This record gives sequence, structure tokens and C-alpha cells, in this order.
Amino acid sequence: MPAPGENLRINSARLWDSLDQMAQIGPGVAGGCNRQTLTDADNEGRHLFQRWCEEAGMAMGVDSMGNMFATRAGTDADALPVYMGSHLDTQPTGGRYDGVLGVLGALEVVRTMNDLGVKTRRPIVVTNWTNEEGARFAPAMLASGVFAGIHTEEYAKSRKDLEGKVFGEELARIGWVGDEPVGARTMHAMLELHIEQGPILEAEGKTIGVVTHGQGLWWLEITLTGKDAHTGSTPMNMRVNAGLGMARITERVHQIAMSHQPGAVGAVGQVNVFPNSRNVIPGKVVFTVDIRSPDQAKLDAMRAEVERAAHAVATELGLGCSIEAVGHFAPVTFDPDLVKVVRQAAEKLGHSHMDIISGAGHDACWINRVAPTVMVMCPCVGGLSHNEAEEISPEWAAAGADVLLHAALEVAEVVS
Ligand code: HGY
Ligand code: MN
Ligand code: MN
Repeated sequence: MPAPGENLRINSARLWDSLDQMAQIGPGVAGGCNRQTLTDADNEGRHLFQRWCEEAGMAMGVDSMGNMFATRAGTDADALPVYMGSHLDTQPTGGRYDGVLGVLGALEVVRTMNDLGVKTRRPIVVTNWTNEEGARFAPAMLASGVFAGIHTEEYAKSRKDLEGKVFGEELARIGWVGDEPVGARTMHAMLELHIEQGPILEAEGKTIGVVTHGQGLWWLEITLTGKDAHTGSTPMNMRVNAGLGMARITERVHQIAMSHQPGAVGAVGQVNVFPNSRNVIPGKVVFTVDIRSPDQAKLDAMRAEVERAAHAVATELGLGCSIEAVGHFAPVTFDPDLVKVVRQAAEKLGHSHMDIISGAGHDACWINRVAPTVMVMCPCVGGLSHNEAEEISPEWAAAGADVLLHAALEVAEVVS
């Protein structure tokens, strides 16, 4: 005997079409996206999202960090809402689905509820969090971090990109400083659908990831100072080469992560060399170390080892060395009751599933500090993400959105 509503499904073609339309905004050069936060493309994507939400009968609210909240009324206006969402900003060479599936999947859930005339006791709020990626303005998950009280709004709005542009000025420039005080909203729960961005679900042949935990992270920005000099006429023993220091530290970061297996990762992703001229020994290098683990002790040990290694290399080469932590969050445990709801939704829909720890950081990692939170994941091809070749199947997208639909029906309490 099928359970009530068991056959409810989202409209997969409509979801896929919305994903495709959004991907046309801020296109990359190889089929993916370059819709970085607070750019004109981000602004255009925000307006499209707002139009779609209003067409679905939702009322849009925006807070002072540009976080967008589209509300579908519940039958009980006083009930704490159920939030569902993710982010529309992308990496500079990002994919079409990282973050976007979570926002448009949540919109599709509302569209489906509208089609079916489903009423819920609790309001439902579809959310777009500003600057999840942290690619242009570090740290990642910046606006959800302000919402959760991790960062002050002043700190967030002072963050600068590589061109020296200031977050607060860019947010004002694109016209998305909302009138709501950030963090004023209270939630009954927050559900985030996201692609896995790793290879586990596909390799295990599972369609749904029930996310029980998220790994913790440090972003350490290291500045090495040496001496600009001629690459041809400067004898090797007279060089103070910041580029060599960066290379040695990059190798040490890899070795440190490998020494903490299983369950640790580390790399250097962003490097800025000065003066970055072919025939000048770099006098200064600024680079960011990204280390992560689901285990707090490993995370802390890796940070200490990276900092020790950096200072040791700098001493060896006669370099100045300063280290600033520009991003951090502790390992996350999502709400066990919501995890159960997601698992039951996957079972009810007949989707293969497994519990999983999120390798990537997400807005849900911060919102988990202020409301019961859980994530639903779908696979991505080859586990590839933060790459324009990021790919998912329409079936995976639909499965994730269907689980989100059934979890939302449960948590927001359907009213017959
Ligand atoms: O860095 C992260 O894990 C996320 O993709 N911003
Ligand atoms: Mn993301
Ligand atoms: Mn990302």
C-alpha cells in the first residue's frame, strides 16, 4: 500500500530548464559558469531568481548582506518557517550546479506544491545566501556566517577582492543591500540540497547522500617576503626567493595532509606572485592554504604543522613570513532528527542512499549553529566540481529535489 503522497514528484523538465536558463547568466568559457559574487552577472541571476519566485507567488525579503528569502505562506503565519536553499554565486571556473541546484531545487519544490495545491502549516522560505564561494571575497560562506553570528557585518563588508574592491561597496553597487537586519530571521529548520562535489556517491552507485556531518576547514593566507632581483645576473647564493618558499611550503602542505590519512585533505589553491614578471625573482608571494578534516584534532594538528613548516622554510631561505587565518569552521554534526527525515524520504521514494560526510563547506554548516539543519546530496560525474566540466544527470537532480520535496512536506507539516 503506497504511503500518502508517495507518488509526489517534482517536475524534472522544469527544474532542468531553470538550471539551464540560470547557467546562461555569467557563462564560463567551457560550458560552466563564472557568476562570481556581487558582479553584474550575480545581479542578473538574482533578478531572474526573484522574478521566478514572485511568479510562484512568493514574497521576497532581502537582508543587509544581500541574502534573499522568498516566502511561501503557510496556514499558520506564526509558525517558524522551514528554510530551503543554497547559493547562486559560482567559482570563476565553476560548474552549473554547485549551489544553484540547491536554490532552484527548492524553488521547484514550491512550484510543485503550487501545482498540487499542497498547503503546509509552516511557511516555506527559499533562500539564496550571498558569497558562499569565498572565491572573490574570502572567507567562504561569508553572508550565512554573518547571519549565524560567526562574523560581524562590519568585518564582512570590509573584505576586499584582489583588485581592492570592497564587499560592502560592491553589494551597494549592484543594489542588493536589503532593509532586513541580517540574522533577525528565526527558522524551524533549514534543508540544503547540494551536489556532492566528490566521487563517493557515484562510485558507490548511490543516488542520494544523507549528509550527517561536514568536515572542518582552515584557510591560512601566507605572505612570504624576499627580494625582487634579476633572474639572470643574480648569483644563486644571493637570492631571497619568495617563489621558492611558496613551492616548498606547497609540497609540505601535501605531505602533511597525506600524513593524516584517512580523512584529511590539503592544497594551495590561490597564489599571487609579485611582481610576477618572467625575469624577476619573486620578492613577495601571497598564497592560501586550504586544509580540511572531519576530525577536529587532525584539523588542529595540521594547522600547527603547516605553520611550523612555513616558518621553517622561511628561515631556511631568509624570507619574511606572516600567516593570517582567513577562513575557519569546525567539523559539523547535522540535526539527527532531520537526517532521519531525509533518509526516510529517500527510502519512501525508492532511491539508493548512504550516509555521507560533506567534503565541501556549505551555508548549512553555519546555519546549523542557529537552527536544526540537514543536507541532501546527489552525485556528480567523476566527483568533479569547481570545474566548468562539472556534470550531473537530470535524474540525479530530480532525485535530490524529490527527496527535498518529501522532507519539506514532512518538516513543514502538510495540512489536508
Ligand atoms: O570551499 C568550499 O568548500 C565551498 O565550496 N565554498
Ligand atoms: Mn556550493
Ligand atoms: Mn563551491
